[in-house]
Amino acid sequence: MKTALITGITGQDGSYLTEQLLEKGYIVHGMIRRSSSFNTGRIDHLFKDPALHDERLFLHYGDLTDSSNLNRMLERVAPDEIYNLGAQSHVKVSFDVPEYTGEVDAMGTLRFLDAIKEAGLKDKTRFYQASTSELYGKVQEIPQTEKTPFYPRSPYAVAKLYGFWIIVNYREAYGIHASNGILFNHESPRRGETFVTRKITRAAGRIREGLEEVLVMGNIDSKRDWGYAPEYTDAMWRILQQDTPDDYVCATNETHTVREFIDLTFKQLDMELEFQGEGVDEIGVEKATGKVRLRIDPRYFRPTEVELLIGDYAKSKEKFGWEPKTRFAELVRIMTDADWKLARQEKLLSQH
Ligand code: NAP
Ligand code: G4F
Repeated sequence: MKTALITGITGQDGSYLTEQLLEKGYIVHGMIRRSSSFNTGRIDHLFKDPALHDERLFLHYGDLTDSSNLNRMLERVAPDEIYNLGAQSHVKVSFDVPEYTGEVDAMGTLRFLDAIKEAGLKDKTRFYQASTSELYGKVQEIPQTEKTPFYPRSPYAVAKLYGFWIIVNYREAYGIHASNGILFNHESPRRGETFVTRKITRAAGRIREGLEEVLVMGNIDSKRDWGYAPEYTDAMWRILQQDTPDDYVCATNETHTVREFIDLTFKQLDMELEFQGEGVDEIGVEKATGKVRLRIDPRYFRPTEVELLIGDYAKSKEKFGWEPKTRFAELVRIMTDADWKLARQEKLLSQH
């Protein structure tokens, strides 16, 4: 039975990965942060299962900014695999908290790698680093591959750039089995509500149920390569099963604008929109009712934007047979259905 340690276990990816590893028979240890409100919603169904809690699933308080805690955890758990998913993961927020983002996303990765080395675990423990397509930023090549030069465009991406290279360095310098998954955007009904896809499907569901009037957005011209999160957490596991550590792109090789995502979401809820005007004056009007359902607010613009991402996953396909199954329209459908259901439940609750 293998043992895995997951940072960021309470996040979107951490929750799917935990389910998948438990399914494979792993013992899973997860790092959680102390919070004044509940932050375990995505894994409560696992944690509340008596067959798992403190049997095969263990949670430990910790933080990627706290080395002594990382050292203790490594000593206690001595995992076969570490999945470092913990991060200040919001690009826009990273412009507001750049130093903290560097502490967690860059230095946190270094702290962990160094703790493995110092604990004498370098020949036992394999390390997965949650690297990102944000590294490509102002893209130098289309589509982006493992060989495309990086050009990060936010404090988040610059911090993750450090994380990427410190993985490569510890691999080369000390022979640690450490790999980067360069994952393009991946979404699901568990996506945080301030990321664009979930913000859209959540608001659209609520508008459909009369709980909200209008969706307020930033730049809807940027393009992303969106995939389905559980397929990407499966790729993380496959990356660590390779004999030799390496860096891999996971993506769909399809790109769509934020506007397309909005358009399709509202269509799926029978609220077709007509886009009128330009720039900050652009609005989306519901054709059937003439009501304004979309507005633009520069508050959501970023000081530097990543305009276009599209990834070539050929290496992942060749090396470990990974390819995306869920495509754009299906992803929108999955998320829209889930959030419409949630909105209907909210409406029912509000009526009682
Ligand atoms: P997420 O939902 O935002 O989850 C982030 C996780 O990190 C949460 O569990 C959070 O804990 C934890 N965390 C934040 N600060 C921490 C700290 N100081 N110490 C320890 N843990 C901390 O992110 P995600 O979408 O699952 O993404 C997982 C990882 O993949 C992240 O590193 C992200 O940057 C990277 N990534 C994501 C995508 C994507 O499209 N989703 C693409 C490429 C790379 P709380 O729950 O307590 O906040
Ligand atoms: O959903 P987003 O916030 O994701 P972003 O910036 O691409 O970052 C996500 O994916 C990365 C992988 O490429 C991860 F590394 C990272 O951790 C995170 O998971 O924004 C997507 C696009 C951007 O161009 C943004 O400007 O949507 C645009 N957008 C327009 N209006 C908005 C909004 N984004 C957000 N969050 N909120 C808006 O109102």
